[in-house]
Amino acid sequence: MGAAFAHAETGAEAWLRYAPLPEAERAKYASLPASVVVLGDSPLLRTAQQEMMRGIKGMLGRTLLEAAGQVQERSLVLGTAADIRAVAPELNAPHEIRADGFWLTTGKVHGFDCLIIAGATDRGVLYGVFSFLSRLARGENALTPNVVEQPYAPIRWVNQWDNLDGRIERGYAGPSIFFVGGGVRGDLTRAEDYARLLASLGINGCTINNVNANPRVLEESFLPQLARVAEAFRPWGVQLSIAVNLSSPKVIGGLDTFDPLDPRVKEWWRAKIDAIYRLVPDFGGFVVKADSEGQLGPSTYNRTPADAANAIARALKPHGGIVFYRAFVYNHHLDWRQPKNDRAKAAYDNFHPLDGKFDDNVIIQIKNGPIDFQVREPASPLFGGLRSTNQAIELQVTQEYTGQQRHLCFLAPMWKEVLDFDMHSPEIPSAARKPYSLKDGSPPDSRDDMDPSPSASSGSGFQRVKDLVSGKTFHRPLGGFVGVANVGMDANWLEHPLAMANLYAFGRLAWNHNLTASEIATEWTELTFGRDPLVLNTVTAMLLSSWNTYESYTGPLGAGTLTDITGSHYGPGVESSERNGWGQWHRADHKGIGMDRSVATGTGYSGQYPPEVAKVYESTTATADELLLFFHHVPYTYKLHSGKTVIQHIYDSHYEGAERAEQYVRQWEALQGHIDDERYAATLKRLEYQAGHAIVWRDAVCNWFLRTSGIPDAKGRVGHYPDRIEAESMQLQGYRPLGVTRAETASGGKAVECVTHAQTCAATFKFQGNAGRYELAVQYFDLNTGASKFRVRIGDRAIDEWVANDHLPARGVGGDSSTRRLIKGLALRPGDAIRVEGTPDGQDHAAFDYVEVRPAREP
Ligand code: GCW
Repeated sequence: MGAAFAHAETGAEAWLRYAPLPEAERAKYASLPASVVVLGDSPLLRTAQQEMMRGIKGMLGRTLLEAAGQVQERSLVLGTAADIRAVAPELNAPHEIRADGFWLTTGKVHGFDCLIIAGATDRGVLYGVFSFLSRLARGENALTPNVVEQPYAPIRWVNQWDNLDGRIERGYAGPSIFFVGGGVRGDLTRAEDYARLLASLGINGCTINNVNANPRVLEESFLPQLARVAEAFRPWGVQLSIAVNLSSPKVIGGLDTFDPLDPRVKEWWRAKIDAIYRLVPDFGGFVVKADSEGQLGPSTYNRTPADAANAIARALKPHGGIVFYRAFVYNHHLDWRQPKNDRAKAAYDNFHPLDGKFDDNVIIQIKNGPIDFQVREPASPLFGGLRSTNQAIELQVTQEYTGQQRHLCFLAPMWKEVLDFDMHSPEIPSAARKPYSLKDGSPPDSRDDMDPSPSASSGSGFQRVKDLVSGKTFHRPLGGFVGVANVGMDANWLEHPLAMANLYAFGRLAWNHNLTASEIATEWTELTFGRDPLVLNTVTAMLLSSWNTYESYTGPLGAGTLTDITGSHYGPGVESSERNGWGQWHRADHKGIGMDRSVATGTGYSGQYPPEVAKVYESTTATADELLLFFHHVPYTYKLHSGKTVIQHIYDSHYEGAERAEQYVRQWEALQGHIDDERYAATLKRLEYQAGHAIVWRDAVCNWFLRTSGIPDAKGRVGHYPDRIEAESMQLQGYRPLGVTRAETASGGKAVECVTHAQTCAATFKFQGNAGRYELAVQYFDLNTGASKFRVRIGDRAIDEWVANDHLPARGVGGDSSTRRLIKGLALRPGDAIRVEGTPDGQDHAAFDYVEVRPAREP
């Protein structure tokens, strides 16, 4: 086993590793043709040919002969369907393959047996090659394929929220691969590698800058820099696009207005767009965030989003460009004291009345849920509210509210629930209807076989989100998928070695939204780690349960992610969403919790859904447990369908979630030696961190609800930690107690910190248990304002030391910074003095919270 993984892997190759196939399997491909012939000539076709050679070389160790134009022996033949028809009319290349689609088949060309990869277009040929290589890598029969594939939706784009200074908004994997110091990078190798990854999934467009757009991207001097990125993308068929700031005509254009209906403003956009297309003839178009979170927009001039979108769309139209106008328009200064106010209503309220008013090359880009990428939300009602307007779904690959690539959270199961959601009848068997169960490791998965074909769906009374956004339901010319990816310069793109499963899943669903989450998880794991059954079973089980796990310790029953919503969006911060204008309220008080969004007594949000759906959400009893608190305010003693009270569910789910996070560590440890050491170790480190942080979440949320509701945990766990020795109760030298601002984020509300002039502080306690083997957990705070050092001694013996230098989004002592160090296999005797020493660095005061001493786990 070990030999296959002799070399370490960084993860840079992602799912395109082209690792050597097992010997036995290679033999099966002995009959594979020895040459690859490309019909026609274009950069894309050349890329397709090169990629084929690269894949075959990697997996089979064979160097194919390259040829162009003529088939003179048995060959792999690459070409458009039209070219294939010309050389081999008797093959009857299917006429129905549409843009970007492809056909893999075998047949005679000029009398030679060939394996043929035909695309509707050159780009389709490239996609066909990637598909062929993926089948080969996954052990599917690649010798005699007969497949036609086409994407369900014409638009499959990613957005990057990269700033021109190189930082990425909500990016967790290093700086931008596109920008540095205010301009485009000199070396765009990573951008090109990224385009290759995107192309391998059929993603055909990439918006490279933050939707909070710097007007400078449209400056004359910037355009040639953009053209360089387009060049890096072009061989992979990825169209360049940029996010634009609607105030640009005024800010950089020298006009005194940016009113979209002012003729000078229209003319400015026209000239600007013409200039872009002169440099980038295949430019994709613009993404617009306006009247949102401080970005200016048409409301400045009492104009509508349609006025603004159309003004730009008309200038793009002659060039074939499109405008994505984001539906993420809401007031972030909402008065929280008004019980009828509701941010969830904003997208529908703003855009539904404009249905039919947008030009055909405008697409309304709608986040999957009505709030903002929370760990669970219902499908946005706006998907059902646009019939005569193009729409696209915006999904977030970067894990802003779902663990920031420090926690494992595979999002395909969540996305599937939204895509399969039916705006006519939420009673259709779908994942969302399954009872919520934490015990069941496998998340619900909707199956293809229940799906009528997309074209049938328009006439059959179905209005599933996947068909609406693909434009199928209402026969829209455009529609599709946008993923906020935010990859960075980190070698493995997204920092957590398992996080790339989300980018993969996004691309696969954009291509074929009928794939199930488990099919996608299987493909990704096989391509990323190989086909060892132990690895495959373990990784897919972890991936498929991870969203439910994350949800269970961070966002109960649809209340939203209970995180620090005014800051990092990372650690626990139950109260932070209340009493401010951001509108992510859950209304938890001493009696109950949840937003009443009913029409009868609440904000009226449920009324934005079509009647069949509204009826379900209107009723407390009909609403599924997992969305209860999104739609209803209930007392803590309210009984769920599961039979538990809300409060006991909160306690139980947090304990179960933290336990599952710990199990992930054990599951992963069983893979040692079955995958390369580098990715093994990098993943283990993240999972261990997650297990510790899940406990921080568990304790913070449970203690907050215990304090607020006054209702104890029926199982007696919350507030009782028999193995824990609080730092503030130890004998302190130099260390002094510190009251933590969000009290629930530190055990007992307190920590200790080292702010004396002494170099090192210490905290000591005497072990009081029986002699035996133990493990020790030190809960400390890892701030990014310095790299403090810790050392642990038993008596005089130093048993562990480490530096607190992780890059957490944490400047203070609390839920973002709280981190666990596990010291295993310790022999302890009663009376042993256990001593934690901390050496501060910069503003990081070597603070810690407690030590837990637990009997060692049997291996
Ligand atoms: O989720 C929020 C993020 C913002 C982001 C915004 C948006 C780019 O916290 O950082 O801004 O959504 O989607 O526009």
